[in-house]
Amino acid sequence: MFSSKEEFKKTFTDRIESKGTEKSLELAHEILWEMTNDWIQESWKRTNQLYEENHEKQLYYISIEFLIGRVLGQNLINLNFYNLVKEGLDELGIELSEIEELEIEPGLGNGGLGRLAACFMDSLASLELPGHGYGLRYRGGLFTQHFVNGNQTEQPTNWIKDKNNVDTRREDLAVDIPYYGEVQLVMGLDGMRTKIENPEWVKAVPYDIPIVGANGGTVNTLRLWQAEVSNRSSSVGKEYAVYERETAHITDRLYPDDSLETGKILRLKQQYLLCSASLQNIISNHKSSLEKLPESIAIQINDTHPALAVPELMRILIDDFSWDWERAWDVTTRTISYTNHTILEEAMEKWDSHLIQSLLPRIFLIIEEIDRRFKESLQNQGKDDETLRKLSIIEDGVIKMAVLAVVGSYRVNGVAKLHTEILKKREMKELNEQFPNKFHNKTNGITHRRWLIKANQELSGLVTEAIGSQWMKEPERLSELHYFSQNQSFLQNFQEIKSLKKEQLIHHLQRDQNIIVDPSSIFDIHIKRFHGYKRQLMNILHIQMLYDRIKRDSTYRPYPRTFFFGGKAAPSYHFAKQVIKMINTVATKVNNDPLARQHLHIVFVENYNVTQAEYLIPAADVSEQISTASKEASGTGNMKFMMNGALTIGTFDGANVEIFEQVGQENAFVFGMRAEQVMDYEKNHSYNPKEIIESDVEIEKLMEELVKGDWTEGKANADFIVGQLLHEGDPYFVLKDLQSYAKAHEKILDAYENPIKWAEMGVENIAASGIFSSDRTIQQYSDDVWHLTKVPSIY
Ligand code: GFP
Repeated sequence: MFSSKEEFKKTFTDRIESKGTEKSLELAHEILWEMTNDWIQESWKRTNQLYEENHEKQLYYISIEFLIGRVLGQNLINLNFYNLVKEGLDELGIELSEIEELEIEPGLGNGGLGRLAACFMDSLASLELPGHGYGLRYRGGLFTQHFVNGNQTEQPTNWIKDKNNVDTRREDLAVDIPYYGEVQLVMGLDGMRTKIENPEWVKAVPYDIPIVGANGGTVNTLRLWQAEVSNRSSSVGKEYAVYERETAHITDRLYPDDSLETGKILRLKQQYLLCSASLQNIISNHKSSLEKLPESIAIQINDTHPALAVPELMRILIDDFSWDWERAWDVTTRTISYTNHTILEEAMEKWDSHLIQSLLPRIFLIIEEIDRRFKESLQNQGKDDETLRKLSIIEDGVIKMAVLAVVGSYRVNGVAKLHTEILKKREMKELNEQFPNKFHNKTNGITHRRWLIKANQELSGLVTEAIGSQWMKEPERLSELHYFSQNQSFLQNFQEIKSLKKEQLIHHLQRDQNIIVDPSSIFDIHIKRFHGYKRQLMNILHIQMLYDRIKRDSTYRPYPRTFFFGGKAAPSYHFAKQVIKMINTVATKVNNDPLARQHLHIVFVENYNVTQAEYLIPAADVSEQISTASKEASGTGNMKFMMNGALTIGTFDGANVEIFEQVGQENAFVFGMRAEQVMDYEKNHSYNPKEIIESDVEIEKLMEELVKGDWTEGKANADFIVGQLLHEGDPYFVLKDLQSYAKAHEKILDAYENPIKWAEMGVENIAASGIFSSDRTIQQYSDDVWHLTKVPSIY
């Protein structure tokens, strides 16, 4: 882009001058964006040319979420220009961080699922592998969260601007998607073919985002589809204005409320648009060698949302290319693979057959035929009725998307060892027995380029000073830091950086939410999507216990702690919203109590997103990873905290298990039930929270206070929380694990008394974190599933 700081400054100021408008931060942002983009465009073109010339196998990763976060700063980091630009701008009196603050991050994801997809995109490009993403361009993204009287409110996130957008419209690649209509058999030149009569057409227009890999050599593509009215729908069977409105709705929001049928239809429309547009686009590039599809491309479906890719690929091969069923099935099931991210019943997508039948009639027929043939083969193998039922794709008028995804894929993976074992031995036992070599594990990862090199440039610099810069390319080399965990000056520097990152977070919160935090307190951070199993409720109940103890016991004056919460609740998820309300209520009470406030402070960070995470994670002392064992498939926040030297308080769940394995339990605070215990209780229905309450005075008191409404605002909130814990049987074992959690917190306080030892443990965590880089995960997917070949960039 520019060979020196002076050259950068000159180009930058020339461009500013040439605009002839008033100088402002916005203008500086615009110019920097354009300059970076010019460079990326060249690299992007070159990468695509290389892919075409080399005919290398391409991977397409289809996902309903891509939580990419802000782009400008990360691109500068990956291009290796960040420091040069920062210094150059400094000399011109402009703060790069202030320019970065102007960028609204696109809220195209909800949690771990979407962030994982974004980390994978970064790793693919950085490893110079030909891998691209397909997603949806939600106009309002995931909602922006505010609190009003402690309750969550939701507004659309308006991330799309008039100019300098992160993506580029590709009108030339638009495709039409048919909904509804009737399936007709028509005579074609090559025999009978299927055609949809009178469908409602919607145009899917792609917008491309360049994904810049490390050193800027490889630039892959993230292609997002937007729904628009189609020219082919001149005579829709409804008022045109209604059609226009309904069409715009399709890519309006991520996860529309699906409690009503209209919401279900909307979600299905989204899923089909994503699958059909992506597959039409992929196939148009590989038309000439469809027989070789499994050798020339791999398609990964991220969770079941894109599972319609299976029948859609079948439809294209059969209807558009006149293939017979067997040939189409053979190619489809050697091209598609599937990642499962959860065993929660509620998250295993199921659609009523009649919905798919009416919205996607041809797709429904194909799913029916896949199911019929599969059942037939199972019957021929002599399977009993119970196994047949479990393995059926369509059961009692419901289509089970996870079964469809497994049957239609050549490989299926879980996202951490424990999760994969649970899948194989319990949740998908019969499927695993039916397809013995299909299931495998790929433990998740995070890109160290965003979560360490970008988010914590100071720590990244310290690491490089100690062990050289090779770890950036080979993150497992972070293990060399192990030797520095005994080096006093290194530990001191680490502590100073932690304090600095705390100050930066404090400054950010002061500016955003007008909150003042004590920098010398322990920063204990619980950030993730709100869900029962993630147990934000257990955290807040524990804080209430601490408060009670401080008030009751004049000798109990613990070291000051700030408990941070951050996360959004799905708009229709009542439980999660009640917990949010409760945390805000408890926060008001604790924070306004002059005695308690000296020891406890609760901060609920509004509108948690990637940008907030980049402030929070580097500043953390303690990482809360406290899900009910067996429920969190992996977790990736746990890895980000560890890489920034925070210590984990966590259960034996998901990737926590592997984190403890790597760093040693002596460098973490492990507590709570094991997955087998939880699953045994569930199986035998033998957990009774009343027994806990009756046998534990402290918990009994807590419950009494809850019943009285001491900790909640309004009876409804109190009744709801008590109802969950008592009458609903405490489904996430909050009371069961509460005392063990409290003890682990006591151990944290003990350990924090020795700051050098604490720093040592932090450094051991960083040293053990390299294996959790998504570069490792992607390399494993590539070796075992996709079989991609590196395409070295010219640079
Ligand atoms: C889901 C699972 C997590 C897992 C991610 C990525 O994330 O355990 O780490 O997918 O595989 F629950 P959330 O969307 O729930 O954060």
